[in-house]
Amino acid sequence: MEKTFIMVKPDGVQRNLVGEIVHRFERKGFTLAAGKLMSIPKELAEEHYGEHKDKPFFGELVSFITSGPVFAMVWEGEGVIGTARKMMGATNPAEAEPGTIRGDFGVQVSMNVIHGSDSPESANREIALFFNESDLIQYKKSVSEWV
Ligand code: DAT
Ligand code: MG
Repeated sequence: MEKTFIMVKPDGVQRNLVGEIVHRFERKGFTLAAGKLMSIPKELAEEHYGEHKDKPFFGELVSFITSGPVFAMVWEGEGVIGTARKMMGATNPAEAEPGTIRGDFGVQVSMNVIHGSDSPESANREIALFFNESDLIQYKKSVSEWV
């Protein structure tokens, strides 16, 4: 089953949005495979955001994501990578539609509450950066036949 890496960023943790965000993914019908509160070491932040290393905002991005704890998760379900991106909304909260996580809770692009993988390749890469294979719990929810 498809999996994606989702992370509540330091601003989301500070603003008590972990429960709200977990709730949205649960209500949607996706299944939590792993989750942990953690501080991101600088080296992991630079690796995670490696695709942006030449962007002018890279330094600010790395210092923000390491500025406080994050809540890292793996969510599972049919089409979860693309659907999670829709649930998150546009990168810039000013452009994100109301009803999306960034549209409802974010103001500025540098503090946009949530990260989610943007492709199957980045999902695999990011899950492996943050979790061991043995952290991913496989189970069936009895409600799954209704979702
Ligand atoms: P996304 O998080 O929607 O996948 P991205 O991968 O293009 O967006 O960028 C990663 C993060 O970098 C993004 O969540 C916030 C930050 N960022 C992107 N563009 C930025 C900009 N122009 N100024 C400051 N931060 C930016
Ligand atoms: Mg991205």
